Amino acid sequence: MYHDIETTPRDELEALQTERLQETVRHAYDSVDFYRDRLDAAGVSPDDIDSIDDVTSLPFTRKEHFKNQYPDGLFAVPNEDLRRIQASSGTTGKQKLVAYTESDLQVWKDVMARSLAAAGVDPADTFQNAYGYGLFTGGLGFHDGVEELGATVVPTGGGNTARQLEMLEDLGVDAIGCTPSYCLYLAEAAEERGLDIRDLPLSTVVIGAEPFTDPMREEIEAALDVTAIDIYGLSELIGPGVSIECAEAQDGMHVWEDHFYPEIVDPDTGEPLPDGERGELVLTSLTKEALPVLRYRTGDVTSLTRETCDCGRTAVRMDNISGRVDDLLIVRGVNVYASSVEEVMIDIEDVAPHYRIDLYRDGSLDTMEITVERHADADLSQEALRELIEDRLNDVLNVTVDELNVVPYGAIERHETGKVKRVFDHR
Ligand code: DLL
Repeated sequence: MYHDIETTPRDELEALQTERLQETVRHAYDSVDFYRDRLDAAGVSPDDIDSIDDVTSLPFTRKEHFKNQYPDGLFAVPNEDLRRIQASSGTTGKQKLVAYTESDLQVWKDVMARSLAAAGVDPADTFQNAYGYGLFTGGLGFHDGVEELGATVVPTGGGNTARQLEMLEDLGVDAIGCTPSYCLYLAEAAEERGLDIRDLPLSTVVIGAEPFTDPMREEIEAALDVTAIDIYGLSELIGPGVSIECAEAQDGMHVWEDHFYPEIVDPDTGEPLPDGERGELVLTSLTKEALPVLRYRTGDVTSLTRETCDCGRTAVRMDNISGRVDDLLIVRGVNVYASSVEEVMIDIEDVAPHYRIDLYRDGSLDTMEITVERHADADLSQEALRELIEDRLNDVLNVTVDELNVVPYGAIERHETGKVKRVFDHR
């Protein structure tokens, strides 16, 4: 284990959480007008927090609050104590700005180093960091974590695929961090260049920052001959490193509970849900100084389990993110998850794992258009392939696809970096 806290008995962990929640609520109340007003309105005083379970008495914090309080309304320390600003990768409207003190940066390094160690990265390893540098938390978050662990970081950042492949090959890189979509893109690009990426020493990829399905992970593991480890995080809480799977079990992401307290709530009512039930993940920071966050509604859908893990870590595990609360598409009254479309596509050999969904409104009627790519060496005829896709989609979706485009391999725009956007809702 990188850190003793990873195997601390749960009762000790909960005592620590109680103490830290008390400090966090006090700090938020004393230093941020927004929190003081919200806590007063909810009739909660910092002195009311007697145990970690009292977290449920606190009001929620939402994405809109970050936007309304832009740029620094949620910051809880004077400017001279700030060391860094980063931002969430949201593309519409104002970004959510986040801030760190010296101590926050140290916590981030520590949770990232722990995460990488849990993923099987060793201090003797070389780690290529293909997450974007800059305001996005992926690049610097991984960078600092690799160095903290004592491994060697190759800061390629996002994009420049030719250079990425060159570094992987020439340096004999052991592990890489990138989004799952970029991982597949790298595999394709290697194939185009006649490089068999499976022959390289690369053995671990640490994927995150966007949702992916299990079949997509299997595709990545097969295409690169690696273990693909799921890492989760969000800027509002710190960045990457809130939770990660362990290489031993690859069965749910251990939440670093000494710093981040997770709950699952019903997305409609906000009521807490028991372990094992899927709902919206809510997170409370327990040690953040510059930006304490109380009960943040992440919008990410998952479930929690406190069952012991084979690896010996005691921290609660969260299941892979199955989507976002607001990503559920309602087409002519029917619920459609983009992930179901992905599962269909991954299952059909003649189709590449790239697709897009476009939704339009025709008068008062929703229409759905799906575009998929045919593999260059596909066996089925264009017509047979189209029929197969249509059949499979109809089985899974409960709603007919109005237009299905089967386009040549490579025709859907690739994202060299950052997160892929698959759903375009024009309604
Ligand atoms: O994406 C932090 C990160 C960087 C995580 C690199 C992992 C690796 P944001 O830009 O603030 O931060 O976006 C956070 O991305 O609320 C999720 O919706 C999504 N997300 C992050 N990790 C995962 C994951 C970074 N492993 C938002 N699976 C979150 C699914 C993820 N979705």
